[in-house]
Amino acid sequence: MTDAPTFDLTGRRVWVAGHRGMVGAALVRRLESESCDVLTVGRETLDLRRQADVEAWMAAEQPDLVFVAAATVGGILANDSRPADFLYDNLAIEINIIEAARRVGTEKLVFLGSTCIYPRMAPQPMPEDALLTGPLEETNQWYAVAKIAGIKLCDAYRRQHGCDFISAQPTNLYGPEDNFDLASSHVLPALMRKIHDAKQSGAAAVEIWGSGTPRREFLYVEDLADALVFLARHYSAEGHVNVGTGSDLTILELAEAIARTVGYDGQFQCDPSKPDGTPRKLVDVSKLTGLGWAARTTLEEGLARTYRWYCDHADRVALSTA
Ligand code: GFB
Repeated sequence: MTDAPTFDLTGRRVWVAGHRGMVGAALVRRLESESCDVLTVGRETLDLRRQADVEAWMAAEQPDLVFVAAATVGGILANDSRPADFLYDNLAIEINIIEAARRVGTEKLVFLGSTCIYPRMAPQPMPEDALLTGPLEETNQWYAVAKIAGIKLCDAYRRQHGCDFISAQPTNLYGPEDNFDLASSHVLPALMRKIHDAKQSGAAAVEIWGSGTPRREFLYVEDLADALVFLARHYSAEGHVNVGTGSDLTILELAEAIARTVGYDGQFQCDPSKPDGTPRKLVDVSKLTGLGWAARTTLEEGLARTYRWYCDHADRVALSTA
C-alpha cells in the first residue's frame, strides 16, 4: 500500500518546464485533474540556458513544485551529430533551474534522467545502482553525462541544502506531441511515419536503421506523467527511480507492431550503415512498483492512441519538418 503523501499538490503553484515537449505537454494534461495552478513559459519569453533570466522568472513566479521536463532531446543520430548541443544545453538548463529553485525556496523539484545514463553493458533489467558502474554507449554519451550530472545535482542539493529534489529515470518514451522528423526523432515515431507513408504510397518495403536486433522498452508518455505526479507526492529521498513497463522487444518486433496498428503488410529492410546503439536497455522497475505505482497502457493501446494523434496532426507534422 502507498504511504501518505509527503507533498500535497492542493493549491500549489506547479511549474512544468518544457510544456511544449512531449513529456511536458503530457504533464500539463495530467495536472488538469489536480487542484493546483500550472505555470508554463515559452522559450520566446525565457531561455532556460540563461541563468540570470531563469532566476528572475522563478523569483517572480515562486513555484512550489517544479518538473524539469525541458531538455534538448533526440534520437540516436541527433545525439551522435550534435554532441555540444546535447551536453551544453542540458547542463545549462538543469543547473539554472536547480540552483534557482534552491534560491527561491521551491519546496519540491522533480528532475528527469534518461536510460542512456546506464553503462552500455549494464545488467538487464538495469537497477538504479547500475549507474556509473561501467563505460557509456558512445552515440549518446554527451546527453548521458548531462543527465547523470542532473541526478547528482539533486542528490547534492538534498545533502548540502536539505532541498527536497528528486529524480525519475524514464525508459524510452512515445505518445502524442512526439517528434516525427525522420532526421532527429527516436525510433518509434520515425517508424510510424515511415510505415504510414509506405502504406499511403503503396511502397513494398520500409527501411529500418541498423540490424533491427537491439531491444528497447517503450513507455506511453501519459503513464510517465502519472508516475511523475505519483513520485512528486510520495517519493522524498536521494537516488533516482526508474520508470518503465518492465518488458521490451526488438526493433524489428516494434516495426511489426506498428505495421499492425497502421495496417501495412509490406516488408522491412535493415540498413547496417546506421548505428544500432546500446544492444539492450530494459529498466528494473521494482523500486517504483515497491512504492505502489505500475504502468497501465499496453504497447498496443499506446500505439493506437499515438497513431490516432499522428493522423489528426499529420499536416502540422509534415509542415514542421519540411
Ligand atoms: O530511438 P533511437 O533513436 O535511440 O534508436 P536509442 C533506437 C534503435 O532503433 C537504434 C533503431 O538501434 C536505431 O538504429 N532504428 C531503426 C531507428 N530505424 C530507426 C529510425 O528510422 N530512426 C531512429 N531514430 N532509430 C536514444 C538516445 O537512444 O534514446 C537518447 O540516443 C535517449 O540519448 C533516448 O537516451 C531515450 O534508444 O538508441
